[in-house]
Amino acid sequence: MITLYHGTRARSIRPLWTMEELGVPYRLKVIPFPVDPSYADINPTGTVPYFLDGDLAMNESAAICQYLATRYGPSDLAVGPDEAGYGAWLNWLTFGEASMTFPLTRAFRYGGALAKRYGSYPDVAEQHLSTFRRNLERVDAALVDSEYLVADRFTIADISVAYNFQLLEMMKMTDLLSPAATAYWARLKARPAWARAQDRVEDSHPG
Ligand SMILES: N[C@@H](CCC(=O)N[C@@H](CS)C(=O)NCC(=O)O)C(=O)O
Repeated sequence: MITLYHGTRARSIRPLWTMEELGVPYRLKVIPFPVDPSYADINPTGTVPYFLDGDLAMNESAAICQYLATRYGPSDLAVGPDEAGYGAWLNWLTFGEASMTFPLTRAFRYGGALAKRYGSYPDVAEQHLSTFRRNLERVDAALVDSEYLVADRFTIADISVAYNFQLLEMMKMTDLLSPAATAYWARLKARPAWARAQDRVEDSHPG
Protein backbone atom coordinates (compact mmCIF):
# COMPACT_ATOMS: atom_id res chain seq x y z
CA MET A 1 0.00 0.00 0.00
CA ILE A 2 1.26 3.45 -0.90
CA THR A 3 1.76 5.98 1.90
CA LEU A 4 1.92 9.71 1.19
CA TYR A 5 3.01 12.33 3.72
CA HIS A 6 1.26 15.56 2.87
CA GLY A 7 1.27 19.11 4.20
CA THR A 8 -1.77 21.29 3.58
CA ARG A 9 -1.17 23.59 0.60
CA ALA A 10 2.25 21.97 -0.01
CA ARG A 11 3.67 20.43 -3.19
CA SER A 12 2.47 17.03 -2.01
CA ILE A 13 -0.86 17.96 -3.59
CA ARG A 14 0.76 16.93 -6.89
CA PRO A 15 1.03 13.19 -6.09
CA LEU A 16 -2.19 13.30 -4.06
CA TRP A 17 -4.13 14.72 -7.03
CA THR A 18 -2.41 12.23 -9.38
CA MET A 19 -3.47 9.29 -7.22
CA GLU A 20 -7.04 10.55 -7.21
CA GLU A 21 -6.96 10.87 -11.01
CA LEU A 22 -5.65 7.29 -11.28
CA GLY A 23 -7.91 5.79 -8.61
CA VAL A 24 -4.91 4.23 -6.88
CA PRO A 25 -5.50 3.25 -3.23
CA TYR A 26 -3.23 4.98 -0.71
CA ARG A 27 -2.84 5.92 2.91
CA LEU A 28 -2.57 9.66 3.57
CA LYS A 29 -0.66 11.15 6.46
CA VAL A 30 -1.28 14.85 6.80
CA ILE A 31 1.45 16.42 8.90
CA PRO A 32 1.51 19.89 10.46
CA PHE A 33 3.08 22.43 8.15
CA PRO A 34 5.69 23.94 8.40
CA VAL A 35 7.10 20.58 9.34
CA ASP A 36 8.31 19.74 12.81
CA PRO A 37 12.09 19.00 13.07
CA SER A 38 11.25 15.51 14.39
CA TYR A 39 9.77 14.70 10.95
CA ALA A 40 13.39 14.33 9.71
CA ASP A 41 13.38 10.99 11.56
CA ILE A 42 10.80 9.81 9.01
CA ASN A 43 12.04 11.68 5.93
CA PRO A 44 15.68 12.83 6.13
CA THR A 45 15.09 15.66 3.61
CA GLY A 46 12.52 17.10 6.03
CA THR A 47 10.15 17.94 3.16
CA VAL A 48 6.78 16.90 1.81
CA PRO A 49 5.83 15.04 -0.24
CA TYR A 50 7.31 11.86 1.13
CA PHE A 51 6.10 8.83 -0.75
CA LEU A 52 6.49 5.17 0.16
CA ASP A 53 5.59 2.23 -2.04
CA GLY A 54 6.97 -1.04 -0.66
CA ASP A 55 10.73 -0.56 -0.38
CA LEU A 56 10.67 2.58 -2.51
CA ALA A 57 10.93 6.03 -0.91
CA MET A 58 10.66 9.23 -3.00
CA ASN A 59 10.69 12.91 -2.12
CA GLU A 60 10.41 14.78 -5.45
CA SER A 61 6.81 15.67 -6.29
CA ALA A 62 7.14 15.69 -10.10
CA ALA A 63 9.09 12.42 -10.15
CA ILE A 64 6.46 10.78 -7.93
CA CYS A 65 3.73 11.85 -10.37
CA GLN A 66 5.72 10.37 -13.25
CA TYR A 67 6.26 7.16 -11.30
CA LEU A 68 2.54 6.89 -10.53
CA ALA A 69 1.33 7.65 -14.06
CA THR A 70 3.68 5.09 -15.60
CA ARG A 71 3.95 2.37 -12.95
CA TYR A 72 0.21 2.46 -12.22
CA GLY A 73 -0.75 3.09 -15.84
CA PRO A 74 -1.27 2.87 -18.65
CA SER A 75 -2.91 6.24 -18.25
CA ASP A 76 -3.60 9.29 -20.39
CA LEU A 77 -1.93 11.27 -17.60
CA ALA A 78 1.38 10.15 -19.12
CA VAL A 79 2.66 10.86 -22.62
CA GLY A 80 4.46 7.86 -24.08
CA PRO A 81 7.91 7.88 -25.76
CA ASP A 82 6.22 7.10 -29.07
CA GLU A 83 3.95 10.18 -28.89
CA ALA A 84 4.89 13.53 -30.45
CA GLY A 85 4.60 15.40 -27.16
CA TYR A 86 6.86 13.13 -25.12
CA GLY A 87 9.85 15.46 -24.75
CA ALA A 88 7.67 18.51 -24.15
CA TRP A 89 5.72 16.57 -21.51
CA LEU A 90 8.87 15.67 -19.59
CA ASN A 91 10.04 19.25 -19.89
CA TRP A 92 6.79 20.71 -18.48
CA LEU A 93 6.81 18.18 -15.68
CA THR A 94 10.18 19.40 -14.42
CA PHE A 95 9.58 23.01 -15.48
CA GLY A 96 6.56 23.25 -13.14
CA GLU A 97 8.78 22.54 -10.15
CA ALA A 98 12.32 23.64 -11.04
CA SER A 99 11.61 26.73 -13.15
CA MET A 100 8.36 27.86 -11.53
CA THR A 101 7.84 26.62 -7.97
CA PHE A 102 11.45 27.03 -6.93
CA PRO A 103 11.69 30.77 -7.81
CA LEU A 104 8.15 31.44 -6.57
CA THR A 105 8.86 29.88 -3.17
CA ARG A 106 12.07 31.92 -2.92
CA ALA A 107 10.09 35.09 -3.63
CA PHE A 108 7.61 34.03 -0.93
CA ARG A 109 10.38 33.14 1.49
CA TYR A 110 12.41 36.33 1.16
CA GLY A 111 9.79 38.89 0.19
CA GLY A 112 6.40 37.57 1.33
CA ALA A 113 4.83 36.50 4.60
CA LEU A 114 7.63 34.00 5.25
CA ALA A 115 10.27 36.76 5.34
CA LYS A 116 9.52 37.10 9.06
CA ARG A 117 11.01 33.63 9.48
CA TYR A 118 13.72 33.62 6.79
CA GLY A 119 14.78 37.30 6.70
CA SER A 120 13.66 40.04 4.33
CA TYR A 121 15.71 40.30 1.11
CA PRO A 122 13.53 42.32 -1.30
CA ASP A 123 16.11 42.33 -4.14
CA VAL A 124 16.51 38.55 -4.04
CA ALA A 125 12.73 38.12 -3.87
CA GLU A 126 12.25 40.42 -6.87
CA GLN A 127 14.83 38.55 -8.97
CA HIS A 128 13.08 35.24 -8.31
CA LEU A 129 9.69 36.77 -8.99
CA SER A 130 10.88 38.13 -12.30
CA THR A 131 12.13 34.63 -13.27
CA PHE A 132 8.74 33.24 -12.31
CA ARG A 133 6.88 35.89 -14.35
CA ARG A 134 9.01 35.15 -17.40
CA ASN A 135 8.29 31.43 -17.07
CA LEU A 136 4.59 32.08 -16.60
CA GLU A 137 4.70 33.57 -20.10
CA ARG A 138 5.73 30.12 -21.39
CA VAL A 139 2.50 28.74 -19.92
CA ASP A 140 0.47 31.45 -21.70
CA ALA A 141 2.25 30.64 -24.96
CA ALA A 142 1.38 26.92 -24.61
CA LEU A 143 -2.28 27.73 -23.96
CA VAL A 144 -2.74 29.76 -27.16
CA ASP A 145 -3.53 26.66 -29.21
CA SER A 146 -4.64 24.18 -26.58
CA GLU A 147 -6.64 23.81 -23.38
CA TYR A 148 -3.71 21.92 -21.83
CA LEU A 149 0.06 22.25 -21.88
CA VAL A 150 0.92 19.29 -24.04
CA ALA A 151 -0.55 16.44 -26.10
CA ASP A 152 -3.97 18.16 -26.26
CA ARG A 153 -5.10 16.45 -23.07
CA PHE A 154 -4.84 16.73 -19.32
CA THR A 155 -1.63 15.14 -18.02
CA ILE A 156 0.54 15.29 -14.94
CA ALA A 157 2.42 18.15 -16.64
CA ASP A 158 -0.69 20.25 -15.92
CA ILE A 159 -0.66 19.03 -12.31
CA SER A 160 2.99 20.02 -11.96
CA VAL A 161 2.40 23.55 -13.26
CA ALA A 162 -0.95 23.97 -11.47
CA TYR A 163 0.65 23.81 -8.04
CA ASN A 164 2.07 27.26 -8.79
CA PHE A 165 -1.43 28.66 -9.15
CA GLN A 166 -2.38 27.28 -5.75
CA LEU A 167 0.73 28.92 -4.35
CA LEU A 168 -0.19 32.23 -6.00
CA GLU A 169 -3.62 32.00 -4.33
CA MET A 170 -1.92 31.50 -0.98
CA MET A 171 0.36 34.48 -1.68
CA LYS A 172 -2.69 36.51 -2.78
CA MET A 173 -0.94 37.16 -6.09
CA THR A 174 -3.30 35.63 -8.64
CA ASP A 175 -3.29 39.00 -10.40
CA LEU A 176 -0.05 37.75 -12.03
CA LEU A 177 -2.15 35.29 -14.02
CA SER A 178 -3.35 36.24 -17.49
CA PRO A 179 -7.05 35.70 -18.35
CA ALA A 180 -6.03 32.54 -20.26
CA ALA A 181 -4.09 31.15 -17.29
CA THR A 182 -6.94 32.07 -14.92
CA ALA A 183 -9.41 30.16 -17.11
CA TYR A 184 -6.98 27.23 -17.34
CA TRP A 185 -6.65 27.09 -13.54
CA ALA A 186 -10.45 27.17 -13.15
CA ARG A 187 -10.68 24.31 -15.67
CA LEU A 188 -8.18 22.22 -13.73
CA LYS A 189 -9.90 22.86 -10.39
CA ALA A 190 -13.21 21.73 -11.90
CA ARG A 191 -11.86 18.18 -12.20
CA PRO A 192 -13.56 15.75 -9.80
CA ALA A 193 -10.18 14.31 -8.77
CA TRP A 194 -9.07 17.76 -7.57
CA ALA A 195 -12.17 17.96 -5.37
CA ARG A 196 -11.62 14.42 -4.08
CA ALA A 197 -8.01 15.27 -3.17
CA GLN A 198 -9.24 18.29 -1.17
CA ASP A 199 -11.85 16.12 0.58
CA ARG A 200 -9.27 13.50 1.52
CA VAL A 201 -7.21 16.18 3.27
CA GLU A 202 -10.28 17.43 5.16
CA ASP A 203 -11.08 13.88 6.26
CA SER A 204 -7.61 12.89 7.37
CA HIS A 205 -6.04 13.26 10.74
CA PRO A 206 -2.51 14.37 11.46
CA GLY A 207 -0.11 11.49 11.86
N1 LIG B 1 11.62 19.61 -5.03
C1 LIG B 1 10.81 19.09 -3.96
C2 LIG B 1 10.62 20.20 -2.92
C3 LIG B 1 9.90 19.73 -1.67
C4 LIG B 1 9.69 20.87 -0.70
O1 LIG B 1 10.55 21.76 -0.53
N2 LIG B 1 8.54 20.87 -0.04
C5 LIG B 1 8.24 21.91 0.91
C6 LIG B 1 6.73 22.07 0.99
S1 LIG B 1 5.97 22.67 -0.45
C7 LIG B 1 8.69 21.53 2.30
O2 LIG B 1 8.43 20.43 2.72
N3 LIG B 1 9.35 22.42 3.03
C8 LIG B 1 9.75 22.14 4.38
C9 LIG B 1 9.53 23.31 5.27
O3 LIG B 1 9.40 24.42 4.75
O4 LIG B 1 9.50 23.14 6.50
C10 LIG B 1 9.48 18.60 -4.55
O5 LIG B 1 9.13 18.97 -5.67
O6 LIG B 1 8.79 17.80 -3.90
